[in-house]
Amino acid sequence: MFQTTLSTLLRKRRQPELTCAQPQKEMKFREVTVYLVERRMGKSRRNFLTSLARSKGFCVDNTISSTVTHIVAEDNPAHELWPWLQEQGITDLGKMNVVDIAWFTQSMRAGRPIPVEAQHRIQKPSVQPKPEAGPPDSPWLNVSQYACQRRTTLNNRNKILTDALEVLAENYEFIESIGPCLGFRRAASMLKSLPAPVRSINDIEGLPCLGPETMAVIQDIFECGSSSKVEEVLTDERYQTLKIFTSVFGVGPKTAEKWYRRGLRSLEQIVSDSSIHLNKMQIAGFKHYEDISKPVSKAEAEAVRRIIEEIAGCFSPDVTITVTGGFRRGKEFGHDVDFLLTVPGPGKEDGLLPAVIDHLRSQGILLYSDFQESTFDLTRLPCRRFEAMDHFQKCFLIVKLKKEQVVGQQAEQRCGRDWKAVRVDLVAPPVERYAFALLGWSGSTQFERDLRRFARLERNMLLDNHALFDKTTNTFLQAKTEEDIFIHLGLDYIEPWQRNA
Ligand code: DCT
Ligand code: MG
Repeated sequence: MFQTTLSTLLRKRRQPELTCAQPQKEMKFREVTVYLVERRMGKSRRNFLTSLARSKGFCVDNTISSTVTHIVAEDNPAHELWPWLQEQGITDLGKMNVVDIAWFTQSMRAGRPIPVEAQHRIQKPSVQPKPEAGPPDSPWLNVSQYACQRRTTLNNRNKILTDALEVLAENYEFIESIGPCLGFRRAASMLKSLPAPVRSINDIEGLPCLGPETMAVIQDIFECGSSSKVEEVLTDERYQTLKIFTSVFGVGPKTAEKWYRRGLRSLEQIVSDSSIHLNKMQIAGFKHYEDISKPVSKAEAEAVRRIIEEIAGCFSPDVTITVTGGFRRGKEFGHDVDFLLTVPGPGKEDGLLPAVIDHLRSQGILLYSDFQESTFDLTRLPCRRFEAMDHFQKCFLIVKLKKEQVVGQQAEQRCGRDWKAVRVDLVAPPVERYAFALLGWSGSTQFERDLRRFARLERNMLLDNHALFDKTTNTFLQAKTEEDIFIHLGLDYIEPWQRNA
């Protein structure tokens, strides 16, 4: 059903005579005349969108005249667009709606011009106040509200602030209060991207993602050295207990809360309470708690990669193994090691992970495995559930890593037991889904959330770990590389090490 591919879309785009020259058919909405700004949008995309709008009965003018009611721009920041518009000598500019492409794509989806709302408008920038007339400008202009339009390395210059905000986010996560949780996570994520430490509240005035609650916390930290709200959470018994319980593999906020409400306060109490039923994952989580609650180092991750590579190579010599997750983003430590395994050729990955698991078991190094068969079905895409897990063949493992296999492991670290239990996730998508799976599994979680939110709100597209779907044209957009996906989304490419949002 969705067989139209990018090549079809590109063919349309490459033939302006099919699009631009397409005459206005029936005009359904006489009260609206659209002008599409070619600047930054590009000629071919403009032609394509013109054609699309006309086919839906919209009037689109190729020149700006006083009959235009809606000026639509894409990727044009206000401070660039407005001077350009003013140079065009438009007489009635003040009466026109100057809107972002989101208004256009939402109107296309609705099949009619939707009312212009505040978030659609590209506001004329106010004249900058003279330095003595007001607070100094923020040193960070044009910080996007979306993590996928920011470059966030591991060099976080605002750790004091982001740690505090993340405590509050986590606390809200524990009580499943999603709105405030995401609010604090977004704020922390935005601050992580700033190229210098925030010195005062004036520095961050006007930056996105900072709601009044966040500002109050930051103000407290600047004025008193810490936030009373954060201190309160950190010393709260409930928070402390849920933090310990959720540190166990297989224990989420719901289970942790249930145990807390039963009066349980420590891991010892949980394991010694015979009335508590633990599932298989939690049993393994408790059994290997000492090891898997410790961070996994890069050297350990590399040792795991060599083991998996050798085993997967027995299944097929063509298999490729890519490190994803935090290690791909350059982290020195992680809570697990994530890998993507692919084999060229349709369906060639079938049976790959069960074979790897069998091999690990026969080598005596498999401590736990939870294998999930693929439920991937292209005809059931796109998935509209935002936080849902993907449908690829995958497994969550705990493997025994011999200390001697870890390069650079110091002798004193090797005393006692000669192995360490390590959490490993393996995912084996069909090769033609590789780019989407790689982008999705590289994280960070906040970066992924914002990529999807950006796609949906700014581009009228749906992105998940399987595919990118353009709702305006009802087509899947094909991608071989992560770069292809960024191009489809009209985003500058962000390197994995810049995705630590
Ligand atoms: N991910 C996803 N869908 C999920 C869970 C995770 O797309 N339901 C992505 C986001 C990050 C990536 O997979 C790996 O997940 P984690 O290992 O949890 O995150 P990480 O960034 O690798 O963190 P850590 O370094 O602690 O392992
Ligand atoms: Mg990880």
